[in-house]
Amino acid sequence: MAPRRLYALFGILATLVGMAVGHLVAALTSPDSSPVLAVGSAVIRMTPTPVKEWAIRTFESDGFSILFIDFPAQNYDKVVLVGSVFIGVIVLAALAGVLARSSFRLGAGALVALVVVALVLTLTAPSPSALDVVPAILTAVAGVAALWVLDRTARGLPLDPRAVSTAERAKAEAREGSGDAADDTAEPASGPRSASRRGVLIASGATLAVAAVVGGLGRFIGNLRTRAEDVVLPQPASGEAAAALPKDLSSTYDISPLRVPNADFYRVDTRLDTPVVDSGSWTLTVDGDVENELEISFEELLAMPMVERDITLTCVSNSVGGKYVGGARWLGVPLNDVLEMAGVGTTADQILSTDFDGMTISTPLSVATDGRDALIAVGMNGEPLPRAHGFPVRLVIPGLYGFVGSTKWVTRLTLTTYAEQQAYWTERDWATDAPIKPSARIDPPRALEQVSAGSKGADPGAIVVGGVAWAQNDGGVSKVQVQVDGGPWTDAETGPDVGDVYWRQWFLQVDGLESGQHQAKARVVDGDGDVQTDVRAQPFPEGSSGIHTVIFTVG
Ligand SMILES: Nc1nc2c(c(=O)[nH]1)N[C@H]1C(S)=C(S)[C@@H](COP(=O)(O)O)O[C@H]1N2
Ligand SMILES: [Mo]
Repeated sequence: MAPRRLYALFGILATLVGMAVGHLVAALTSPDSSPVLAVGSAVIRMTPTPVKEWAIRTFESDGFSILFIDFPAQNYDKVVLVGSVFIGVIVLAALAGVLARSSFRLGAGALVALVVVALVLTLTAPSPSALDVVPAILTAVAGVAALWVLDRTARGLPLDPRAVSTAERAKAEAREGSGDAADDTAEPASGPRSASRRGVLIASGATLAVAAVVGGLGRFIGNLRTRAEDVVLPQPASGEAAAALPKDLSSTYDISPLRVPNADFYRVDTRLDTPVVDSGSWTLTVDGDVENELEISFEELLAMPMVERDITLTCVSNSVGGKYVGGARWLGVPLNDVLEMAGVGTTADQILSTDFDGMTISTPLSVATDGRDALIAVGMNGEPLPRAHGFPVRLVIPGLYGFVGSTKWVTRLTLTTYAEQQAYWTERDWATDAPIKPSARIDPPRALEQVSAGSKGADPGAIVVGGVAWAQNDGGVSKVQVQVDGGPWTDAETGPDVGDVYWRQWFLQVDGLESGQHQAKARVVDGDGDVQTDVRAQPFPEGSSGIHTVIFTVG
């Protein structure tokens, strides 16, 4: 009998084949119904807020892929999550394999049970579809089939059922005394016998190859499907185009670009896939406390007068000095225009927006309609929204953290009350009215970086301390001040002013630093002349605060 170790491997191989098949089928139907992703998504929904928040904060980074799944930049938290689910599944798969050693049915049953758990978790999604069941079923079928092949090979049993009857016939003939019954055709199927090592090796290798090819195909198709759709955006209405962007200091200094390119823009959401929402079938429903319920198609939306605005998005999960903030140029229809078409009633105090998959975000009605440039956006930096950033349509609400306003893949705006309906993060105890707090971030020098005098853009004998700062709700950035090694707060040079709701670049030449360790701090002074607070707060429940401090070495 084959050793346990071998059967554990069989369980893993069979599960890899199953997952690959599930991933391929999901790529063709709905990407997030791929069983591992579906389990991961369920874990996201069920994870308590503090843990989730910690994970988002802790695992900032630059883009990854695990097996067949690509993760965009800065979603290392998701990579860690999917990786953990994956490892858990592999361990259970190995156990199922070991069970199959004593009884194939038991092992296969364990594999099916694993898939059933994944399926049940898939169906806890806010709007599960019947189609989500298909990848799971095929995962189970493929996994059990692979396990069967491996098990049969290890037991030296034939894979072709007809071969069994041939073998039996051969045996029967042999009993009848026909000396040459065990001819070449019957030989490989001559009943249970010790398995050939070579057969097991070939079957295992073939199973792994099938998993790799099918998984690779799933990944390829998934990536094809998440390619951008060809959409031609309208021009902004006359007088509504944003001015040409002023000179960007990032060409001279090593600081964030004034406008973050789409490919580099931070991404934060609860999804593990990149949603594929088709612009042709997309509609926006406006309902609830309104005089006229609306349903607007993408074409109709594009025909409405568009405005172009420079707005800096910020995530509530951004820690002091973090990456989850970025400035971009947005093209869209003023939210107010659409609300006016619908005629908002008198009882609503909340806009509950829903994405294509039933995820909800709530925005205080009074804030969204107080004259700020809240947008139903279709364009980002001169292009249609990338799928990761909400294609075909998202909300962008200046001054509010993304989780209370910048709904991606939005399909419904419901005018309702906080008492009546709660959104995803509200149910998880985050703040409901969450204005972005003013903050300054130091880009160079990076934490623990060794800088030499004469770094990018530095005057002779100096180093550059620089970065970005924002104060979207407080009249924009009027000044940024820098403190080195506990000395006096010194005004930095500020870059171009792109508006109150946009971030601002800044830098300071610092000379005379001796070699060794130093510390830099930066703080923003807003348009009202107020200095940002130095009181430290964690992102939960309404955004981080405190002064960004960087330790670096001059060498
Ligand atoms: N549908 C949907 N929209 C969403 C989210 C989400 O999880 N689902 N995340 C929000 C959060 S927390 C932020 S900070 C912004 C981020 O937008 P970005 O990924 O384009 O930077 O999107 C918001 N919109
Ligand atoms: Mo966010």
